Amino acid sequence: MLAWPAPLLPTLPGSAPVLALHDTARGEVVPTAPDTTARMYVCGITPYDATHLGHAATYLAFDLVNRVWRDAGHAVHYVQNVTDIDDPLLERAERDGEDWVVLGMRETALFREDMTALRVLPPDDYVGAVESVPRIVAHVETLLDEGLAYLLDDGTGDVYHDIAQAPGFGSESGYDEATMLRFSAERGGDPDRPGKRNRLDPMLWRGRRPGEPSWPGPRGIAGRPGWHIECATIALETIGMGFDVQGGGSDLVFPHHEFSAVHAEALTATVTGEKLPFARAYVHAAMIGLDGEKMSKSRGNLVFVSKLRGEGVDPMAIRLALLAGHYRTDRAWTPDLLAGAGQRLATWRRAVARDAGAPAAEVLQGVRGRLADDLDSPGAIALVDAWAERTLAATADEQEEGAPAVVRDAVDALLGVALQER
Ligand code: 5CA
Ligand code: ZN
Repeated sequence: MLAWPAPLLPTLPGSAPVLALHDTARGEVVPTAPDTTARMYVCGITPYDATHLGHAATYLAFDLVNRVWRDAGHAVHYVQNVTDIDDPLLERAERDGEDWVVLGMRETALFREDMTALRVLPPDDYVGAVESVPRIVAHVETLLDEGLAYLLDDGTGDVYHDIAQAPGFGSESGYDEATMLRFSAERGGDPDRPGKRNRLDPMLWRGRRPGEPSWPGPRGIAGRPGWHIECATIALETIGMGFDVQGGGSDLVFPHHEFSAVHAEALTATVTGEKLPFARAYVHAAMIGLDGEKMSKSRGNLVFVSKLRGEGVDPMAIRLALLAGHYRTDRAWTPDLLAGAGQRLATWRRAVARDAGAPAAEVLQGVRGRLADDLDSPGAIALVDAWAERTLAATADEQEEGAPAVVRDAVDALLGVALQER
């Protein structure tokens, strides 16, 4: 699929520290150790509605990962999927009497516009589930051949992964069975379905149902793919096993990231005999809420990026408002947050418009240090605030010629906030 245009990325003087991130599997902040090319997979949208501020916050968190790695001299192979076939997409299309393909394409196009406006670096591979179906089918076929997957005995054509045979199962989320059962029921699983070997077994292939789109499938069974095998397949096809960061919102910790990892690890073990982990770190962004509830399409308590843009809100203010909280802290969206970000943006713009300002080297290294420490964007923002205050208040003898330009580039490259007047 087409991604979106990349913003220009200024090169900064000096050198950057190693990025450390919180890994859900290990439950602690760990240094990343990418090769020359860092590899990252971030779960993309299910395009049945417009991008809300929760989605935006999650993609901004991983955009910081991308930017910090690049500043440290790595190339980054960034992959994102589009879940362009799934139950909620079909349900919304049915409700609105619309073609599901048209709905998915329209919302994906809007997402691209939102990401462009927010200056999110685009993925190198932007891959839809639908275009991946033949490769997904081959993977399901392999798991069936190996006896690791089974066909349900009820004539539906549904295929499940037998997780009793998956040694790594549970190591990503670390949840106990009761928690897994609860999240499975809430997030697209079917723990109460009769005939499964284990209540938690995830669906790999859903046999064709009347009125639903379908593709030729494993063992000649027409249908459509399960959710987790889509992301496992897309990651395997693009960046392979053992990549640096698997990312998404915290609502993907279980079942989605657990089962993507289990599917991919089972496939790799059967093909190469190697017991490689899917990802080196599983990184999760906290939830953005509105009026005390998680912002979600199913709840309908949404603030859309495109709506704010349409009202004339500067996308850089949206970006700053979301980055003003730490990515691992659940937080609420409020009008005050946006107003505060707008004021901050205006102050920063006034400061970088000067020819001279408070010394830049310290703030540059400070921002690098804060972001490298598990993406402490509030800490980084506070340093720029302090610099702007000193620049705007300072007496002439404290001023360093050219400092504002360095800070402008640092804020652009590292925080992704463009400060030149538009
Ligand atoms: N297509 C799947 C992933 S393969 C999916 O979860 N799509 S989504 O459209 O529901 O969400 C897209 C991304 O936004 C996911 O990473 C999800 O975890 C994240 N997300 C959803 N709601 C919120 C929220 N309220 N706050 C923060 N992130 C959120
Ligand atoms: Zn995913």
